[in-house]
Amino acid sequence: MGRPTDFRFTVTGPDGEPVTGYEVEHEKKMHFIVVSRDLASFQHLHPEMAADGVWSVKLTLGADLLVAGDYAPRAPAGVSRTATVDGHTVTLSGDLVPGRSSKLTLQHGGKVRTVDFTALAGTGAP
Ligand SMILES: [Cu+2]
Repeated sequence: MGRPTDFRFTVTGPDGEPVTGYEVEHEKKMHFIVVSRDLASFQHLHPEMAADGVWSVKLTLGADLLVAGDYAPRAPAGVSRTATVDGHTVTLSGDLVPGRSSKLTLQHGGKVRTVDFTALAGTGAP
């Protein structure tokens, strides 16, 4: 993991200007979810917005998020693809392929849901 960073972003409206008006949902104006590329961890954060529409939050990014180029991180050994919360077991199958649309399947009880992801690759971030 990297060091904590002051991460800032804006949401741009159709007019090209930062959006400053937000509804409060679940007690916050912004729920910011950061998922690691290997899906092994995620952060749920609540950024603060300045009057000009710039959101900021202290964020600790994994190294892979800032490295430009094509690469395909491998999930660390021992990552479980099954999680049980309050007696509900969810199983994830499929893999994200950088640069391509990838299908992940979530299985919950008897239900199977397939989600289409377009994984990011070589974006030259930030
Ligand atoms: Cu939240």
